[in-house]
Amino acid sequence: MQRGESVFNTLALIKPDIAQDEKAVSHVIRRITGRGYLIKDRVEIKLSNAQARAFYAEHAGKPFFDGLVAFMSSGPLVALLIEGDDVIRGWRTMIGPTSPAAARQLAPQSIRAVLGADGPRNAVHGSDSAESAQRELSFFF
Ligand code: 3AN
Repeated sequence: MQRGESVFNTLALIKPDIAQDEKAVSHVIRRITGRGYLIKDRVEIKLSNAQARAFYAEHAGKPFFDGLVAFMSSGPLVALLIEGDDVIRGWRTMIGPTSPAAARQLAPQSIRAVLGADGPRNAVHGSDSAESAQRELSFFF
């Protein structure tokens, strides 16, 4: 791919609800590479409670925060550093709305619609801006 101003890196995070399901992980990876994005690095890691709190610090104090932190530190994650043209926005579109139920209504082909369960167990995460991508990638790479 020719590198231009629209080529970015972002974080594709496979959450604990599916990270140990080989078929689900393969599905996510196929979707990413099939869309033309490059997987430049990959790490499997289990976050501590404190690391999960730091990762989601912007949500501290919200009613779902403690459950989110408990879930995100409940098992291994697969973190992928992905690169591609307009990848920050493109990956967010591919993963779909936050709630898997909403995703199934609004974006039935999205990854959260296909692999998500409910509430915080929505299978995958994507950074929402270039600033978030930089901050979030630094957690894992
Ligand atoms: P997204 O991951 O779509 O950017 P955020 O950043 O608003 O969504 O929320 C971060 C994570 O917090 C979500 N991926 C989801 O797991 C959890 N979450 C957000 N809102 C809720 C909610 N109302 N109830 C339960 N969990 C939520």
